[in-house]
Amino acid sequence: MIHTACGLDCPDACAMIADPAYFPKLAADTSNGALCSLLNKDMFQSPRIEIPRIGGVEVTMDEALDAAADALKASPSLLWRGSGNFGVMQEVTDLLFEKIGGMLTKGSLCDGAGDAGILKGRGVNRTLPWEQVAKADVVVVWGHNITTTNTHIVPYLEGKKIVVIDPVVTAMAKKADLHLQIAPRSDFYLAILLARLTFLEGREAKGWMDEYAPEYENFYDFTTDFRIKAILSHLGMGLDDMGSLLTYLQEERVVFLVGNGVQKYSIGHYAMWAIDSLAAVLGLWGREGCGVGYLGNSKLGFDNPFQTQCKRVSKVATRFGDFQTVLVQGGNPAESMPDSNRVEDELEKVKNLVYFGLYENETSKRSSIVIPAKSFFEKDDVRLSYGHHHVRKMNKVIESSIGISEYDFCRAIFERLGLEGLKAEQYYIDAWLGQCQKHEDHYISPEYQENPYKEGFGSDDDEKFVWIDEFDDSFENVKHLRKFRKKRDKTDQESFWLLTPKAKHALNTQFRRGDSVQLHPGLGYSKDEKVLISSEYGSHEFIVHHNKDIRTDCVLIEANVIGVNKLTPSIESEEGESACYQEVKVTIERISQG
Ligand SMILES: Nc1nc2c(c(=O)[nH]1)N[C@H]1C(S)=C(S)[C@@H](COP(=O)(O)OP(=O)(O)OC[C@H]3O[C@@H](n4cnc5c(=O)[nH]c(N)nc54)[C@H](O)[C@@H]3O)O[C@H]1N2
Ligand SMILES: Nc1nc2c(c(=O)[nH]1)N[C@H]1C(S)=C(S)[C@@H](COP(=O)(O)OP(=O)(O)OC[C@H]3O[C@@H](n4cnc5c(=O)[nH]c(N)nc54)[C@H](O)[C@@H]3O)O[C@H]1N2
Ligand code: SF4
Ligand SMILES: [Mo]
Repeated sequence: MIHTACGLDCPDACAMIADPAYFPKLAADTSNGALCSLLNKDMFQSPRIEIPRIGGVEVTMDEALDAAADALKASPSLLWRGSGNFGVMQEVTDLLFEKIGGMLTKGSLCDGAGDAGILKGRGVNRTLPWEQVAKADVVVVWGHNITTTNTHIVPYLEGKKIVVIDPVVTAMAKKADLHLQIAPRSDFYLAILLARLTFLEGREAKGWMDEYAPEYENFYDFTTDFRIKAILSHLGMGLDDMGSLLTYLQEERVVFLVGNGVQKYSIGHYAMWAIDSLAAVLGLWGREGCGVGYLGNSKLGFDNPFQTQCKRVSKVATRFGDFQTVLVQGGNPAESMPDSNRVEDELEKVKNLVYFGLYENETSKRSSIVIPAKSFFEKDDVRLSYGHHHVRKMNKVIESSIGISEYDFCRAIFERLGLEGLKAEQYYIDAWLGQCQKHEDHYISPEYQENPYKEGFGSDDDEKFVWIDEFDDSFENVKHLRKFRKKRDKTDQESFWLLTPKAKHALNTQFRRGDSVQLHPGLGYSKDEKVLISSEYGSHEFIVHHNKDIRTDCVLIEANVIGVNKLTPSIESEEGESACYQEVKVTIERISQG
């Protein structure tokens, strides 16, 4: 029996056991529920790239590595790494790019804006342990679709009062005690309003704030800059809705589980910072059964052996065309990055586009050199999590003739280019594990605190909470939508917010792909009819699926749907250099049949 962990980009980071004789039969290695069908089914149903290619012609691995080494002699070169596998050894290729003077990316397609908001208030992004969620009386699930994206946390919510804040009636919203189906991009206003009303009712956690967040009077003044009536009408809610929500927030132990949904906008950091500030007014920090969970920083507290001094370019709006050689590792930028039309044009300009991954996708098809990778069952690695503090050694379960590991790829290129300084694979694995606290069958991250922020904020826990005190946006006049609004005003078309959350049977663009747009049946489009969805960035055809759980001012296209990112903007969030997939309005047009 071999112990390992799931390497898919998922906060659960499940531990599992495999018997090589029965592979791919797998068993969960914790008492925390079963492994999901993404791993058990969808992953193994996805055909792998088995044979390397140069210019579309199948070659041996040695020939492909020779070609990749040659390509990496050209300057400038860029490593664009996605998050197809969450093992830490993915980053060993940074050492190669440092040696050849290549560049890396900075910023995030994922959680960067929310992370930036957390750093503003708390100074450091610590993960809320699941044990604290288990002790809560009330759990507020805020822009986080946990029954799809974080399934192993769901059992911890058993028996608790649940509040959901989401523009969609999610599966969790259907079970919740209260669901606020708020307008997209309005979480900042909701959090500010709730904080203000808490002050007005005299329910603020004064004792805690005096000690850990003393500037709260300035924050109270800040909340009064926003008009209650205007906010309520923007949220599409009444004071009674706020009243019901506040009764839950005023219970003894309250946890917020915040997801990516609140921050896929230029102002994403403000939304997260405002939510953290609301938690501070309620005194939810450092107390048993309280806190704010978000996608944590899995590497916090580690000395990273793959740290380099490489120059970096934007991951969200990468100008691939500026590079002679681009190595795409573990990602599918042609589909996962925003503004696919721009990305495709840019990828077209790259002389040597090298794809290093498991599956055929829109990026592999465009690449002149294709190198199959090994899956996480076929190599050794270490798995950290952005959802909890367990660290797992990922042990190779099976030998495979397909592909090459990231470490072996690096070593092969080092050799071919006569480079020195790459240490043994085990050295790096030990460097990560050696920094963890060792328990009987697992490791715990050095960052682990049972009750984060109990002693204070900042990286040394000796600072005060910093209240949000600025906001330079307004819902009447969203900066990035002005151009669109002008154009739409001319054509008089109705416009909708784009929601683009994760799909159940795909991990971003891996595994099952989709072709549908989900619309409220009240909008009048027929099931299965083809529509053209357009934004100022592009258009694409989708098949209509009815979903009465969506607001009528939104369309929903999941992240695994082909063409969704033709619609999204390659702008960066104001803080965090993060993608803003939902900072966009779209129109719907019928496609006439015949
Ligand atoms: N519209 C829309 N777009 C989104 C999102 C959204 O919600 N909506 N979400 C964004 C988010 S949160 C994220 S994290 C990004 C993810 O975007 P990407 O990081 O580009 O991830 P994927 O599209 O899943 O592509 C992962 C690829 O990694 C390869 N791979 C898997 N395992 C390995 C391995 O062990 N080694 C190597 N070398 N390759 C491997 C596979 O071939 C797979 O095709 O997408 C973003 N894009
Ligand atoms: N099955 C599956 N699991 C996954 C992934 C996957 O692709 N498939 N991807 C993994 C990755 S890379 C990540 S980053 C995580 C992300 O996991 P989540 O944080 O759950 O992210 P999303 O699915 O993008 O969206 C979460 C919710 O936000 C809501 N939402 C949208 N806009 C708003 C808004 O303006 N305000 C509020 N309050 N809510 C809003 C959406 O309706 C949705 O219910 O999931 C991981 N887990
Ligand atoms: S829940 Fe997440 S970590 Fe667990 S098996 Fe599924 S994809 Fe892997
Ligand atoms: Mo992500």
